[in-house]
Amino acid sequence: MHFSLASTLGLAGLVAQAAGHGLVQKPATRAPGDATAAACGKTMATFYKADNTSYPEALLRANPSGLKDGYDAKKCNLYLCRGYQFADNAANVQKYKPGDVVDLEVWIRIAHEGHANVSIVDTASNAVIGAPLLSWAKGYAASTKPPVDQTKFSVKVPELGGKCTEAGACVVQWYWFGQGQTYESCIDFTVPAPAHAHGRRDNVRGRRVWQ
Ligand SMILES: [Cu+2]
Repeated sequence: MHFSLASTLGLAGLVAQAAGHGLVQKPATRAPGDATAAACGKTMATFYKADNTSYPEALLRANPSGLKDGYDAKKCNLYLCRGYQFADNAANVQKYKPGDVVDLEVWIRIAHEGHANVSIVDTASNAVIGAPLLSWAKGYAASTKPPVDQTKFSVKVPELGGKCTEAGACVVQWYWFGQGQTYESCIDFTVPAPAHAHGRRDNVRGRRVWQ
């Protein structure tokens, strides 16, 4: 079988267009497995197993009539950790303490200039805890060889006030939004429970609360 130069280039163009653009390579991040397939459906899990650098906008574009075969929007938020579930990464839970410095390595496969941040996210509420650990307001990943501090950098684990003591409750999430495409990678971690809790009066309601 012979391909013309034009059709070979056309094919290469299609492949490049379909490929996703990036992920965190270190530390270990969530990846699609059985738990992800159970929450997000087989179509979604198969899509990301084929290209773990892909992104939800491409997944939805490839499935214009909606995700089926097991997709459950209550369990699977495509924009939190790409929808990947904790149980698939339970063997890779990092143990951090406040003040620890964590080194990350990001692979930018295809450039897409945008903004990015690294934040601790409460996975139950999809809310960022505290301030981002690092952020790039603009100019992130403008080339496939971006400034090294965009792909190899460190973040410091903050005080988390008793949060993130249980595996799965929190992630360190790398988030990149470039040219209409959303990329996320999630590191599961825990911090130790505070050694002792201090009770205080809640002045509004007069009951004892713990923090
Ligand atoms: Cu692109």
